[in-house]
Amino acid sequence: MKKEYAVLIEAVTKAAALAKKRIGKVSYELKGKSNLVTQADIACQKKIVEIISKAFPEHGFLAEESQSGIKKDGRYLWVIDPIDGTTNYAHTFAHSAVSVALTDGGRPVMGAIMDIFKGELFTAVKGKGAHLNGKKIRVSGTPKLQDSLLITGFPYDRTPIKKVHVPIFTDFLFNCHDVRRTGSAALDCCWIACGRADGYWEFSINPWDCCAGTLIVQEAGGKVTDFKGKAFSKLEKYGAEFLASNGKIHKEMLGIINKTLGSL
Ligand code: LIP
Repeated sequence: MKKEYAVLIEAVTKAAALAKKRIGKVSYELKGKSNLVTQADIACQKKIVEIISKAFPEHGFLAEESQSGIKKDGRYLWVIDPIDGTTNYAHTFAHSAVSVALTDGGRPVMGAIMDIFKGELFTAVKGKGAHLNGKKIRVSGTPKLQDSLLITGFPYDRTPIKKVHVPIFTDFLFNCHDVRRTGSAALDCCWIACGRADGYWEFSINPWDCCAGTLIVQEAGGKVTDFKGKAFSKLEKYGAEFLASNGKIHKEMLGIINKTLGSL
């Protein structure tokens, strides 16, 4: 899969360079009440699809910004978030990334995430480990929730926020060092993978937000499941319930989430 990997890296780095050039220069539109899209999202996605389809005309795509004329099925499917953390990007809050994964029969086999602002490139190939700018990375060794730094995010649909998300957030706050809300699910996964944080949970994200990130966490020795503790069986399942951790605090995190879910 050498050619696939080279194409993946070319697509992600070129799209990140394009997005970087446009920082602070793009306007946005609203896809939902608080869900933004910028011209840079569209341009980056076009660039990624162009590079990949030129190399692999028979491969399909699952991409955040719908695009007509692209093949949407097949054994090999590229899962693309042209800019993950679009709200951050639109406000020049420096934390957004390009995220691309290649899946084989619905399972990620390689993934790359590039931080548009910092230039950090996170990569993983199934069975070959995870890397940051070419250097091997590992999840943290934090053994207990009480000693952990956590990350979360909130979905664009704010309806369940008071009943579900805030109680879980509060419960975690009382049981760890602190909780961050960074605004990029893809980078949240990468930061778990390289040990900058220990656990990350979120409801209602999409496969393009977390597919490459899932492989990067797993290849760095971490664990990724839904809130029942189950691994994702198909691509469509990625993200509705998302928990990534260093593995050691996974069970404790499931306990906190399910305590609130069980009381609803
Ligand atoms: C966003 C995420 C963010 C999350 C949002 C959304 P987008 O992706 O990465 O962290 O909280 O629900 O999914 O829309 O910027 O690609």
